[in-house]
Amino acid sequence: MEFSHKAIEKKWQVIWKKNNAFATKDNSDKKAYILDMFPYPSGAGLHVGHTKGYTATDIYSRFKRLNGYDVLHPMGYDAFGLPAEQYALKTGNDPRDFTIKNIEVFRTQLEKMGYSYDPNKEVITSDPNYYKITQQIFIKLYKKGLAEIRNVNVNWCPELGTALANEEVINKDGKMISEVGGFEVFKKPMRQWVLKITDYAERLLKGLDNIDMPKSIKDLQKNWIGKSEGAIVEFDVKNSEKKLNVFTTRIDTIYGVTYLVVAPENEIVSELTTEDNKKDVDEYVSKTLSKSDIERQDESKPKSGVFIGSYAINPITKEEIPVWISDYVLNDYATGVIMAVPAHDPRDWEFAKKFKLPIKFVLKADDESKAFIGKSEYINSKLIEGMDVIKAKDILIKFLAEYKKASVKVNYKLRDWLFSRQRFYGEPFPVAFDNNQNIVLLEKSLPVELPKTDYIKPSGTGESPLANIKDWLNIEVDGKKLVRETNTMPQSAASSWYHLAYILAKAPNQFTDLESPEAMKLFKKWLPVDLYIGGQEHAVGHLLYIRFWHQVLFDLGIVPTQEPFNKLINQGMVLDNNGTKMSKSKGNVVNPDDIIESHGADALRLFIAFMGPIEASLQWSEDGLDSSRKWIDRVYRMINTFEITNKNDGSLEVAYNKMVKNFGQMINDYKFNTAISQLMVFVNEVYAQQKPIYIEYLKNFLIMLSIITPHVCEELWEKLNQKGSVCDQTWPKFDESKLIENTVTIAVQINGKLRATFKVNRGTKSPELLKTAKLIDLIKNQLEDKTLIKEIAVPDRIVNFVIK
Ligand code: ANZ
Repeated sequence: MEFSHKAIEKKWQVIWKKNNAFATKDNSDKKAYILDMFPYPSGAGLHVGHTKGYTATDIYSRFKRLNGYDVLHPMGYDAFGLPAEQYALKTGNDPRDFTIKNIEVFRTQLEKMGYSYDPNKEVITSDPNYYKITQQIFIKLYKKGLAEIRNVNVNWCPELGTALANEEVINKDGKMISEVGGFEVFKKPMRQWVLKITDYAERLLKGLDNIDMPKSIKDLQKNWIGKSEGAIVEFDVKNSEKKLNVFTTRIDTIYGVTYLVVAPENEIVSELTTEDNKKDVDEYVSKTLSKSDIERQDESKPKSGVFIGSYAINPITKEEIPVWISDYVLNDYATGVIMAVPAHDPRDWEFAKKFKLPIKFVLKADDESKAFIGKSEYINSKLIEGMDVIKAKDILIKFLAEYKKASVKVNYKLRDWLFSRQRFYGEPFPVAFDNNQNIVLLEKSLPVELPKTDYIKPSGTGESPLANIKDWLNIEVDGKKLVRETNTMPQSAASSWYHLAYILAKAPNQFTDLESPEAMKLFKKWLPVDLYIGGQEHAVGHLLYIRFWHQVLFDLGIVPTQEPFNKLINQGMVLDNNGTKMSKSKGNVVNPDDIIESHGADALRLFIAFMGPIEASLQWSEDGLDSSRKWIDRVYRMINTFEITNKNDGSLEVAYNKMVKNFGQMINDYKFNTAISQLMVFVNEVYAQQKPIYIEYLKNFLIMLSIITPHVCEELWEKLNQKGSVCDQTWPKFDESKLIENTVTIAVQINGKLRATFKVNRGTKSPELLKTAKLIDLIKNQLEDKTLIKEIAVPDRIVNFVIK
């Protein structure tokens, strides 16, 4: 029996909306905040890949509601972004119109999936009410000394007219190109806002212990933070007042330092370069700028570099050593200067060999034809001979510290967060400058809105298109003439606090004041997020940024928890039916709209949840989708064709109780696929028995299934003449004592051969079993006229006769 999914799904979506069925409630002290990574509303609409995570959180939210939890399950849109900006630049149209249209498409698609979001909690990051708070938080960061303007080497993309974050740049044939559009990118120093996330490096590292997230993601975050414990050592420069500070994790090898290497773009290079070397140095520096950090550190590439003409003094041996530049030293890591120990560092070894620089072993090595990196005794190292590494490092730091030549230093690979973009379509900074370039905060006029304009054109100067809009640019505050900041914030700004925005939302894009007592009450109720599901691609960028902002807001007493979430799951990808990643360029993307049309949203939800574990990347399959739909039809047929009774004859008792127990447990453990198979087992049992179904079992079956396929369950609930919505019911309980079958099948053997079977109550004693077996006609006949040598009965298992 088939049913019209189109009619049913539409009908219930309208009813849910009318009844505000998924409003966030405040009835219980049990709460569940279940969060999805919100989408960028691109023109392409919802991708079937989105539905994997979104279906999982929806199942879980519905499950928690039925279990009496207050549930916050919101959805919003990460609406600022580069595609809208490029569209505006190309067409002259306002990116806001483009964004709003796309959001409407997404919203309709999400509704058609039957997701139980609370519409009142919808947020759009490009709404001025939303970015007013983004700006407020920026001001807080600024006042806390965590935001500042620096001249930094950025990844400059002339074609896009903007600087890009490292995550937005990819490496192609050793050259940097933009992820969007594939345009040329090179390093260029620019005046930029940076957020000092590095001040929180240790907290971000430690906090990982309190979050339940996949080990692989924790490791990615740990590596990204990259804690490294070492020392800063100061080298004097011969015939100069200048000093060179190096960061080293191996101060114990200092006797083996035979040269220093400075990152080519380091400011000190020009000061220490002698006239004779200037030309070669300048040439080398400009070549370095188009290389990505990854290429610069590629161990397989031959080393390159230039001597700059200066000499430094080894603070411990007092030897004069040459100063070089080379691109394998990165300028923005530690001090951007290293002490080279070619005998014990393979990179330095290669470099020294190539440029015929001296190599001095300070650890005993059997083979001196390559760098020795293992443990061994110190040699040629007066102060530390006979010591172990820890002692040696300690002694050297202490010794040099006396002369102010060394200090302990912990370094992190994590870079400060480059926080400005030369774009129109982002949050304006709540900042202006006076004639002397002093920063003035525009605290009283929040939000600082993006101007309405039909003139969005590149400025030509590398500044954002906002620099063209003069009547927006120039303002007067308290009689002072000011010029606004023309940079805007990066897309990652808004998503760094959206988990709080949903809590604060009273109606779409209407927020409770961030710092009000009401806000604190709400934060206390809902934080931290109990379940956060999203893609692995956000493992380092977004997840670190959101944790950083949250920790700062915690320090400011604005939120009550140290971390934003308790548990994170990365959903796997939905691959095409050949196992390839779906992408627009390959033309293999499945559009959920088409599936909703052909099979229904319930079938898609069931298929997506049933296809395999949430974390795994799995292949799309038409057959799988067809089977999901067929199974829903089977359920529909079951309820429409079987007799339904008010009397429980006990025949389904075990199957039912097992289903309730296992399904609940498995959903609670996010094992949606195996949970669903428990429902399938129950339906098979109903069909196998062909008996009337007990109404209470059927109702509870529908309540449980409704978290997966809500539309058809509402419809069937109504068909059973039940009141209210299936979503408003209570999760069924199971009876522990009814989990095991009460009857068992006993095998009867004669001389080791199976002759018959019979059913008895579990636990029936041996004499009773023997008696029953002997009453079976077939057995009775065979035992007649024979000598019975032995008879054995094992309760719940077997009866055995030996005859002659
Ligand atoms: C001397 C030395 C001897 C080093 C030796 C290593 C082995 P991590 O653990 O990654 O922090 N280094 C320091 N700053 C650098 C920069 N800006 N670019 C490239 N390399 C840099 O590594 C720290 C080590 O990496 C430091 O210790 C330094 O080399 C190098 F047998 O100093 B070592």
